Parts: sequence; C-alpha cells; structure tokens
Amino acid sequence: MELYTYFRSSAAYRVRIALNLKKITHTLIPVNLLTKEHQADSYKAINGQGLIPALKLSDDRVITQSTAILEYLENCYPDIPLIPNDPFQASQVRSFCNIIACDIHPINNLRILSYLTGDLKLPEAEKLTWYRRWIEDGFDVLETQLSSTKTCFDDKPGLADAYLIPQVYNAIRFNLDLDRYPKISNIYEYCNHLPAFINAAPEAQPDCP
Ligand SMILES: N[C@@H](CCC(=O)N[C@@H](CS)C(=O)NCC(=O)O)C(=O)O
Repeated sequence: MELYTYFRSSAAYRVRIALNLKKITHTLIPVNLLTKEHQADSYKAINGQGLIPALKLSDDRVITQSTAILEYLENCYPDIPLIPNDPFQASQVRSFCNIIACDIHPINNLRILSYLTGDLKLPEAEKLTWYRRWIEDGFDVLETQLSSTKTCFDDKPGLADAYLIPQVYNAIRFNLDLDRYPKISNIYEYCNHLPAFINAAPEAQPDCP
C-alpha cells in the first residue's frame, strides 16, 4: 500500500506510527504542502479534499481521513491490535484520540492558520496565541485522563499514542510550555525511543529537508 504523506503532517504522522507498530509494509509518497502539491488536480484525484494523508491500497482503492485509515488498518491487520478488546476500554481510547483529532487538530490546521494571517490579517503573535490556546485546552483534559503508565493507556504503545505524539511534536514546534503536562511529557519521551515512533518522526522522513 502507498501512504500519501508530508513529513510535518500530524495526521499522516499518526498513520505512519500505526503502520510501523503493526509492521505493515508500505511505500511513502511525499506531497509537499508548502508548494501546494496537495491542491493540484493530480492529488485531488486521489483525495478530493486535497488533504494529507490518503492511503492507496494494493488494488488502487483509496481511503482518506486519518481516522478512517486507522480504523481500516485495525480491522484488516488485527494481529498487532492498537485498541483494547474490551468495548468500554476501547471507547476511552477513542474518546482520548477524538479530543486530538476533532477538537485540537482541525482548528490549528495549515489552512486555518493561513486564513487567520492571510484573509483576517492577524499578526503572527496572535496566530501563535490561537494555536497554543487550543492545544492547551485539549492537553489540560488529556493530562487528567492519563495514569503514570509508560504509554497512554498501558505500558504498550497503541492508538492513543499514535494520536498524542504528533500533537506533542507540534506543540513543541510552537513553543508550548510542556512543564504543565508531566504525564504527556513522559509518554512523549518514552515513545520517542521506540523504533515505530523514531521511524515515523518528521525528521526521519524522505521529504524532510
Ligand atoms: N481530518 C483530516 C485532516 C487532514 C488534514 O488536515 N491534513 C493536513 C496536514 S496535517 C493538511 O493536509 N493540510 C493542508 C491544508 O490545510 O491546506 C484527517 O484526519 O485526515
């Protein structure tokens, strides 16, 4: 299968982590967000929304939206599960992931930030205030949902870690003070020593300048 990716796309970063954790053979196809390759007709033929990531299966069928891609991988590659079997525990993992996928990430996305500084002409400093505001809002709650385990829900990496680590990476990039989030910080530190996370990191990607 082929993953359409961009090294700094946190939605693609989630999928890269899951593919690595599940040991699924795949090829990375970089799409450059800065040169707007994602808005070209050739990419929109793959993902009509013009967003990263998209997963092309070996029979050329395509899945868009990282959450749908991750659900597909969980269903079709169950040997290394990323969510617990127990329905209630699984719901807690999905709830954690959705805080990131639905309530933090979409309002801090590239096109939202470009709209703030472009169309609305907000100064750069206000854009950063916006960015940090919504991460802090989510992280304040995520921190309370964690125990002192090595990873989010256990001592074994899973779906919640695949969502959390890219979001923390972005938070650090935008100079968020992580001292307020000791559990999140410890999990970030731990996961970033695991090969699946090291190989999925932006700096390890073929399109990282
Ligand atoms: N909900 C989508 C979000 C995808 C998304 O927003 N991707 C970003 C990169 S992380 C993107 O392509 N941004 C391009 C833009 O904002 O113009 C998913 O989870 O796949």
